[in-house]
Amino acid sequence: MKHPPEPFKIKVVEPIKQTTREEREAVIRKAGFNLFNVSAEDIFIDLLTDSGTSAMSDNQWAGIMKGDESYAGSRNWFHFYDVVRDIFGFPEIIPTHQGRVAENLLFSETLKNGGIVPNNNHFDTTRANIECNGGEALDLVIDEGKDPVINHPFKGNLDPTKLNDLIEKYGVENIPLGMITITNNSGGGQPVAMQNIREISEILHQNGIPFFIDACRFAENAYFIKQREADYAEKSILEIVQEMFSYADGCTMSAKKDGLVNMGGFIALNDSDLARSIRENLIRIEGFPTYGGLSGRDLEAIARGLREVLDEHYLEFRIGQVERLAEMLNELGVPILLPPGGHAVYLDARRFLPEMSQSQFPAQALAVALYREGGIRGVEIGGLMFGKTDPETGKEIYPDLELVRLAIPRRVYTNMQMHFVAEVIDKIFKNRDAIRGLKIVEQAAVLRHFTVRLEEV
Ligand code: P70
Repeated sequence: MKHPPEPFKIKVVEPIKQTTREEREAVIRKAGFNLFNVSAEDIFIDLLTDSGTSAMSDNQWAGIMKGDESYAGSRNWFHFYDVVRDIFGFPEIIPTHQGRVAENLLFSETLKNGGIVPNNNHFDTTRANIECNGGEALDLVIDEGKDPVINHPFKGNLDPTKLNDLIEKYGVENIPLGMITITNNSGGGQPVAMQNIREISEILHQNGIPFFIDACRFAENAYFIKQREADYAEKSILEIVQEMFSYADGCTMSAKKDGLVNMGGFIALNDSDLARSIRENLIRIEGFPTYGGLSGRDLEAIARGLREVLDEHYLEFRIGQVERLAEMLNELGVPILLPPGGHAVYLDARRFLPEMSQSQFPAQALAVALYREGGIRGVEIGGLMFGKTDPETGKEIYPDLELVRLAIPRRVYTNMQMHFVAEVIDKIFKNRDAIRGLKIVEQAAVLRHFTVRLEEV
């Protein structure tokens, strides 16, 4: 079956509020046309992020009751350790309360003398943690990965030629580590092939450069490998995952994604000296090494979530649900990024609103229209998030793409709700001439999209 039904039944439900158009109109104006300022209570379908928004299973909730909140050596820590060790293979495991702390701990140790860190595409927090630790974050995704509609099975691949050129240009002494993000979130949630992970690992290791994986969506990436890469169709998801990480020296993980939990993360690695220094900082900023900023019950929920996410029926439904939404929109003629990635569908606002100038924030205008029409919240990934003012000319510099990301939380929304989302978008698309552009009335110097206030032009 191409798009299988939900492989679970619902035991607990949380009502969501249906608002009227008038109520939504008042809410969005009060929020300064910024969806980060809207209370979750006023949202009908929340597709802001797939991070920390998963529904836990009855098995995970049962694990929560088995939480052992001892400061040191909690039994949940040992369970967590065994599961992470088995799946990812690294002997040194350091729990953190979310992914960006894992990044900060890794880069504060490895970038003591600065240096360049290549990646397919750095996620924003990864880039920020590299830069604030004195390093430089460079994106080397294959050119196909930057094309919004080209069909390629692994648009998240890191370009080996670009990596070789980079090493030649800057020298190994200036590249303290290399990374790959699976799936490639900033590139549209696109997967990375096993063959590419192997090749990148070989290039880095031949040059004596350690290789780390940003593992957030590792199970979704493994499912794509099973579907699309020769030689992996008969392998289990666990076997594929174990092979992916066997090529790396370590990983950073936000368990808020494929850990199927609401909070948590870790670093796992081979190098025991590096692990020792990281633990010293961990104790200073997060907590004792057997809990690292998490409760015992959180560690238990992650341990159980990491096992559940490897279930092929779950992944088949998960990837299928995202793909089905993309197909519905594509059939309706709505411009989206193709092929869809693992965790989100991206609306292409420049093709959706071709008449609107980038100076009027078309992706944000579209995100506002989605809320107005159906109480749906997506996130703008365009001029508001990535645009900046040129310090020399004072002119605005805009990114290539104006996107609205509809990230699908795991196990939270039914296919019927996804149909509703497609219908709302269809209605807006047919009526797109009515969408008005926006202008900034108030903004912060950094990360302005979180707090910006806008009005309609
Ligand atoms: C998302 C969230 C988090 C993330 C990630 C990758 C590949 C590290 C992290 C950090 C962030 C977000 C964006 C917009 C709205 C809400 C939230 N990604 N690496 O949705 O992990 O959050 O645990 O510190 O995707 O993509 P953490």
